[in-house]
Formats: sequence, structure tokens, C-alpha cells
Amino acid sequence: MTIVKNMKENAVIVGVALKDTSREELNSSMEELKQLSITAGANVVEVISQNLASINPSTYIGKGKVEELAKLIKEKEIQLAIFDDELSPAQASKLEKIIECAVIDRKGLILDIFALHARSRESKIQVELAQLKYMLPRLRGQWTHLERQEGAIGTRGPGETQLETDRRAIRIKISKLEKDLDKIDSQRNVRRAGRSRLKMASLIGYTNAGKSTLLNALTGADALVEDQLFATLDTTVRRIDFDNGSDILLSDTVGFIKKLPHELVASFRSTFSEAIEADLLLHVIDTSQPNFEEQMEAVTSVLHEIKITDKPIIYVFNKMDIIDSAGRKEALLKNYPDGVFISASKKTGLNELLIQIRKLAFGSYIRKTLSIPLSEGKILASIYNSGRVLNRIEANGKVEITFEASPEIVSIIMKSIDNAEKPN
Ligand SMILES: Nc1nc2c(ncn2[C@@H]2O[C@H](COP(=O)(O)OP(=O)(O)OP(=O)(O)O)[C@@H](O)[C@H]2O)c(=O)[nH]1
Ligand SMILES: [Mg+2]
Repeated sequence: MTIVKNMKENAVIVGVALKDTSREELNSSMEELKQLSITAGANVVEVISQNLASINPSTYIGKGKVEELAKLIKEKEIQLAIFDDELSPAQASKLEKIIECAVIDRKGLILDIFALHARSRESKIQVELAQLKYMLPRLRGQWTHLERQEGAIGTRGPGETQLETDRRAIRIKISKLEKDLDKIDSQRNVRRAGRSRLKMASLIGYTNAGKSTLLNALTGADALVEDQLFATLDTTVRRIDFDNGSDILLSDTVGFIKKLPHELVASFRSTFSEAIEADLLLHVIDTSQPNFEEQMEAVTSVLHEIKITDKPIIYVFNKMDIIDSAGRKEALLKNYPDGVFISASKKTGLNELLIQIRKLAFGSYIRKTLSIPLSEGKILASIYNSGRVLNRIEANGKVEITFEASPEIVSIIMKSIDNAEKPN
């Protein structure tokens, strides 16, 4: 179910700068809206913006701007007006009536792109769920529109009955999709429990920052890489091979954006679950964006929304190959002394990143050398499963094993050795 159906639908994008919005903020937001529109398949022919002290409650933009927009839409044969800010259902339908063209807002557009890019059964269900939740309060607007076309339908007439029927049908569909997602979620939990207890790092970041490129560079995976917003909607998990059995898992997932519809955040919870379960996060940043700090903030606020607040994070400044000023890195280092500077596509800085990942994943590990009877296969297996074996020498029916593990694991292992050595 996508809104922008025609591959080359002519569109105008509309943005408003309120008192506390700077010109640069508006411009970068409009540039992003343009990218989103193109990704959705629209042909952006006009950009309109307006400075406003406060929004016009009935049409969002001012009366004069609405007239200007209507004129432009006729002249340029525009079929779609895309607003940067969220419109209330009433505002959208009022606007549609006056300018005589379809109206959607940034959130509707993002939902549309998600629908276009969803491949797996899970992401398709998640997107449809988010769309239905988004649509439910907006149904009235569409009916008002139809009533206008058909003229005679009264407020309590067949239109209204139809509206109630539609609403009920949507609610039933929503609860069915929620049940389907629960089922997929529990299958995922079974899969995860079956996975060895390796440490896991999760790639997160603004859309198009280079997360999938980095996953590929670090693990040899072949995740889809595109100069497009929201190329990735599903989670991919791959293993990074370190030496000495200290492999960790790395997951790539859907990117974030400013004003990510909360319906999407809610229904993509299970996709975000790899990040929620991760031991550490790699926050990938497109350093070539002038407003990369704004994008970092948007990512942080989505993390809060999905309740990730206390995980170790490595800030990975990507695309350093296209940063022209040589002083940029030094300036960044001042503000982000622990940042790592890389180019995922040119594969530079990756060793430094791997060192940091290892430090954060295993930093709290302690090293221990123990002598264990070869007959204690279970204890040996648990060392291999939950620690990192550095050395192993077998002699006289015993194994002298040097390993690193968390203090809790070491104490559990020492206890089980004590118990094994106790005479029955
Ligand atoms: N110049 C340069 N381009 C890069 C680098 N890393 C990624 N890119 C490009 O940035 C674009 C986005 O890369 P992806 O890896 O798809 O980004 P993503 O974060 O996975 O994006 P989504 O899945 O859409 O959220 C692609 O065109 C990549 O080729 C880099 O280090 N330097
Ligand atoms: Mg991706």
C-alpha cells in the first residue's frame, strides 16, 4: 500500500520556518524532504517555504501561501503536495479541497517509503501495522473528501455508516497483525536463545550514514548498500572474526531520521530488538553532512524512545574520505575524544575501530589460568562458551587453560572446579 503510486508524479514540497527555526535548519530539512520524496518516486518540481510567527490552525500555512500554492499546482500540473511538518487530518483535508491536489506530510511519506522497501514478511507486517494506525484517525478526512465529490451524502447518512464499518475493519486488521508480529517475535527469541552467547554489537545511526557498508567491510557480508534513504528495513547479523576465539556478532538494522513517525517506532520494536539486546552500539555518522550533529541528536532521541539509555556507544565518524578540510578531524576530536574516524567504503580506520570494539566488548574481562582435569568436559565447554580462550596446554590428564571472561563467569567456573574436586 503506497501513496505515491506513479513513478514520476509531479510534486511540490512545502516547509515552514517558525520563529525558533533558523534558515539553515529549514534548508537542510527541505533538502532531506526532497531526498525522501525522490526515494518515494516523486518528481519534485517546486519547493515552497514560508516564515511564520505561528501556524495557521486551519491550513497550516498562511492564506496567501495557500493561494500561491493552488496557482502553482495548476500551472505546473502538480499531483501531490508534500508538507514537511505533521498536518492534522482536518488541515490535510481542508488543504486538499482548496488546492485540489493530494496532500501528504513527512510522516505519511516516510511510511510510504517503508512500504516500498519492505521485503521480508516481518517488515511488511510492521509497515502495514504502522500505516493502519496512522490512517485510523485520518479516515474522516478522506470521507469528507468523498462526500464533497458525491454531494448529497449527509453527516449521518451512508457515508458515516461506511466510515464506522471501515474503522471496525481496520481495528480488526490491526489486532490480527499485532498477533502475527508476536508470533514472529517469539520465534526470534527462540533463535536468539539458540545462538551461542557471543557478545553483540549493533550498528545504529541516521539513514544513509553507511551502516550497511560498514557491516560489509567488517564481516564480508553483502548487505544492500544504496544512496537512498531507508535502503535497509530488516536486521542482518554477521560475525566479526577476531583472533583467539573472541568473535563477536554485529547487527545492521533500519536507520533513523528526524520526525520518525512514532507508529513506525512502535511497530518496528522487534526489529530494534537486536540493538536493545546488544552489549554495545556503534553509532555511525555521515560526517560529510553539514548538519551531522543534528542527525546525531535525532538518533539519540529515537534511542530514548526505544528506551536504550545506558549502553556503551562508540561514535563512528564515517565518510572521512570526502571531508575536504584537513582541520576537520582535529576539530571533531576536541568534541569527541573517543570518536573513531573511518571510511567504510575505502576501508580506512577499520583497525582502530576493531580495537575499540574489542576494548568495549571485553574491557571488563579478567584473565585467569586454571588447571582442569580433562574429564571435566562440561567445565571446559563452559569456558569456551562464555569466555575467550588464549592458551591451552594438555599434560598428565589435565588442561592448563588461560582465558578471559567476566568476573561473574570466572567465579562461577572456579566454584564448579571446587565442587568437582570435592571428594564424594
Ligand atoms: N564517500 C563515502 N561514501 C560512503 C561511505 N560509506 C557509505 N557510503 C555511501 O553512502 C550511501 C549509503 O550507504 P549505506 O551503507 O546503504 O547506508 P545505511 O546507513 O545502511 O543506509 P540505510 O540502510 O538506507 O539507512 C551509499 O551510497 C554508500 O556507498 C564512505 O565511507 N565514504
Ligand atoms: Mg542500510
